[in-house]
Amino acid sequence: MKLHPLQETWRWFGPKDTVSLADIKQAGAAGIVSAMHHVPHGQLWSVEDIQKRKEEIERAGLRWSVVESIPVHENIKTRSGNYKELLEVYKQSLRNVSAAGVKTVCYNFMPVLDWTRTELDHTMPDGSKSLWFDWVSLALFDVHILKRKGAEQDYDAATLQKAEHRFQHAEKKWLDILTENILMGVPGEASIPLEQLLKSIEIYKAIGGDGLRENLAFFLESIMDVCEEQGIKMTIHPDDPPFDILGLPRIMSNKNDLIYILKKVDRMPNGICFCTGSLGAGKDNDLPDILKAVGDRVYFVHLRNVRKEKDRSFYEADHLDGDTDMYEVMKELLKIQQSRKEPIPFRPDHGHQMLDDLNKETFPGYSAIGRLRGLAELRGLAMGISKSIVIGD
Ligand code: DNO
Repeated sequence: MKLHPLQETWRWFGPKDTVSLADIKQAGAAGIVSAMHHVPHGQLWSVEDIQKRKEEIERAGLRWSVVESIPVHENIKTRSGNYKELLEVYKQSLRNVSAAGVKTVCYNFMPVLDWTRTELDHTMPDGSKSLWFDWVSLALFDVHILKRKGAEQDYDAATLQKAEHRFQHAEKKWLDILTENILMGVPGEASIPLEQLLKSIEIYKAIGGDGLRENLAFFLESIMDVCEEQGIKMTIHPDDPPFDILGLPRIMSNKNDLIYILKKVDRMPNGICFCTGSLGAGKDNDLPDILKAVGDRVYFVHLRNVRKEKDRSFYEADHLDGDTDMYEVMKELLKIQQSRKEPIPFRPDHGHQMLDDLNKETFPGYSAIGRLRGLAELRGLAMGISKSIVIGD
């Protein structure tokens, strides 16, 4: 039996990306994942802007297959201020991307910060550079730099002690870089100032995990009609890392969280971006098992791997290395694909900065060669499985 392949895609940050569309073409990915990073959160994505991006992609012989992301404004996440107006804007942006033929949209519902890392250029034994999340460094930031009220309660004594020691011995430059890394959002988008983060932490404390879950359901219920009418699939990106940090609630971190929201808003366009790197950093997350449980609503996939340490620290490993069994994940994905009419888009997520890219300016995690290695490995894995396994056995 010949299996239907997944769709290979590649994230492109737009004209400011240091990896060009011509480079992507050579990597062999046909689909592009892109967004209007220059448009401030909450503002309308205009038809003209979208059309321009689409044409640029198509001129390079590629196709814009996924929008990642139309960011959800903080006022929608907290359901405050002008959130009703912002929901209308969001719906119109959805109509506009749909008019350009892009029908898969990624978003996240992480409070204030998007993905969080403490180190963006950790040298690996092979000389390449990787992204790290270090629990002690996070504690150091939380307790000694952010000085969040009650922060100490979130760490055990050993972590606090190590954080204190590291803080006493650190150079100012290192502390500044740590702060910058944690406050950084998506490449090309604005970072949040420290004071703003403290204010937001207070706001989310009042909302709590349950409140945030309700706000997410409200957001989804508000946009589902438009999605159905336009044939759009929404895909929520899991929390990265998948646990509460800095006192901020995280509600998309494990199997139960994903199942909860799929059931709560039980409509076809309410789907998941299955990010193996994000979910993979959760201590008890069994990725193939989660995929089996929510697979019918997985409309977009990020594939990468992490290696966890004893505390909550982890680093980004090579795509087929790390704690997640990528063979099992790929096998399950190919199985899910067989019942779909359209190929499920996946992208090689992140990659080490390696070879020639070590001498270049690259967006953290989004170097050309590291991702190319990831894509090539994943492509081979998928082909190997397809040719040797009859899905359904
Ligand atoms: C990090 C990315 C995330 C992702 C957003 C989706 O590399 O996977 O920033 O794009 O969370 O909304």
